[in-house]
Amino acid sequence: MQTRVRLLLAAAALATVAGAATRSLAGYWDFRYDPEDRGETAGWAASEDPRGWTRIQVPGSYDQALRNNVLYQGKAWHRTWFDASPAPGERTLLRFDGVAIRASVWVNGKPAGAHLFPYTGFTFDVTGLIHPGRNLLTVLADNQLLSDAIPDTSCTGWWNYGGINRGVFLETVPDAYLRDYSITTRMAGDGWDLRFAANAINTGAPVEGTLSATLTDSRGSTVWSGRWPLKLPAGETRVSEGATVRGVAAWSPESPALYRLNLTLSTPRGKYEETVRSGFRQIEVKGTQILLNGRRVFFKGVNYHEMYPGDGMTLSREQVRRDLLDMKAMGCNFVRLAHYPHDRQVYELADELGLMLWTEIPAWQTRAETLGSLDVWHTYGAPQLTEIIAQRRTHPSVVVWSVGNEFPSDREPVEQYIARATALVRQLDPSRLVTFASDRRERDIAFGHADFIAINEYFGWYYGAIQDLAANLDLIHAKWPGKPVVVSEFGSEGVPGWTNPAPADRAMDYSEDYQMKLVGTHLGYILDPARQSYMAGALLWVYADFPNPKAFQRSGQPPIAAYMNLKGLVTDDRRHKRVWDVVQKAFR
Ligand code: ADA
Repeated sequence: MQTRVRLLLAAAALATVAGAATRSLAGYWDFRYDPEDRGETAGWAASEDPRGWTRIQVPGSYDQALRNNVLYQGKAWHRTWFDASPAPGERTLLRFDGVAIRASVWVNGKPAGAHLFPYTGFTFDVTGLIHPGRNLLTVLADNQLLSDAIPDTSCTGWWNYGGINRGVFLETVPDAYLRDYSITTRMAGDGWDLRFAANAINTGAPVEGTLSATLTDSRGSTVWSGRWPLKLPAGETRVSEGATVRGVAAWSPESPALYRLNLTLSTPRGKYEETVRSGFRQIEVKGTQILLNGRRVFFKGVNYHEMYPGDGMTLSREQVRRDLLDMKAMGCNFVRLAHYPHDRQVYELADELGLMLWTEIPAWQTRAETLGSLDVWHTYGAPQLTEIIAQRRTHPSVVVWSVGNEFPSDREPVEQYIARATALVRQLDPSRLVTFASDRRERDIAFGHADFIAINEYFGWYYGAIQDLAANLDLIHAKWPGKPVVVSEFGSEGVPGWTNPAPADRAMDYSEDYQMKLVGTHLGYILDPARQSYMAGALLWVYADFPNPKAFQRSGQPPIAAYMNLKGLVTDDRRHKRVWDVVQKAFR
């Protein structure tokens, strides 16, 4: 009887339901490691037995939250309970913003779905699995690196934080709703061409309806609106519309103007409404120059890992805001998100504060054998790139897609991966630039596929002398005279407080003085007016110190360097090192 009343009330409310009701499932969940891989056969997915479980904060990395198992690679179980009151004509969606590395999900002991990539989101329609009242949600995360996947077992550039690193949400939507938005803008005379698209998902019988769109500025005034009839067969329909709009301001780092596109899908059965925030912005390459909104731009920036001591990869919005404001204060207009798509809040804040972004698939030093495999491409390459782009392409801040970092791009199988990956990116999103970060410098054989050349160089740190960079930049320009060049990584370690009044030119010298000398000299070469015609960016490695598993295995280094990457311009807890001022002076 009670259930019946609830259903009737929910049905009565449906007429006024607009859009998704979203509920966060963040909180303390049950947790247990499963190093021997017993859970699946032992039925943990359906079990509510409290024995053997501890508590963990979600979102949060499991190795970070428990602090007793930081080298753990393997399976770990999470479970929680949520209340539901499903109503006819409504769908219940379970959305995860990121589970590392692979995830399997059960609702009330029944499989809801699985996902293979650590840093993109996924959504399961769990309408058929839930019941009124209390429901059990179980998530198995597995952060074991595999040899034939992206990332693969070579991926040791940052801590392998496993688990539910990002938010989990329950959404209630009508039976026809919208997903997967894209917005592209192009300058058109005194106005802008605006195109937007979305998937209309109709889970009920075929129906006719309307799609309406309203574009408003930051004061809420309507700039443009439109309305179109729609025929929705059962399943997914890609709808795409556009218009030329006038009197709007362009988005740029100096003036990050944002607009809201309100989309409403109405059918006789209900109404779904969503607001997507975006901006008018154009990025392109002309010869050896990168142009933003038709004017030459130079990427002044840092590489940024999503990490903070004690929080693993789960940063608060306030921390991200502080970090991005500190980068702006340093004179940055650009951030390379190393080496994976970050949480949605990073993109939202970059849109608001005015920072251009580079977003990368975590193909970090991936083996040539892995990248050369077509199985890997079809399972981990193409679908992961597709998710990355689908989930980030409404942000005006995103201007660069990267298909990887420091893989053997002087070898044919990798060159072929880069050819496939850049072609797919251009097909999915022709409105942005595509590249990869190469450590092969003049030996690279794949730069032809990139819109601009991006080199990671460590002259004066891992090899050569500080001064060797100058000749190397000239050599690269001589070999590829038609392309802009961005130095996508450079830097040296600096232990906070360590001094060396007379550092040499070629040393693994951990003093802040050496770090200042290397960074200052390299910035001088990159910004030299003699190279102005083709240099298009300088991206420091790295914004903040962070725990580094590679260093963890090295010996013969200062104790603090034994487990940290100390190339930060600020410490892990965000205190400025002396090099911060060197960068600010150059960028300003
Ligand atoms: C590489 C890599 C970075 C970081 C850096 C370093 O070039 O791309 O992730 O590991 O070197 O500090 O050695």
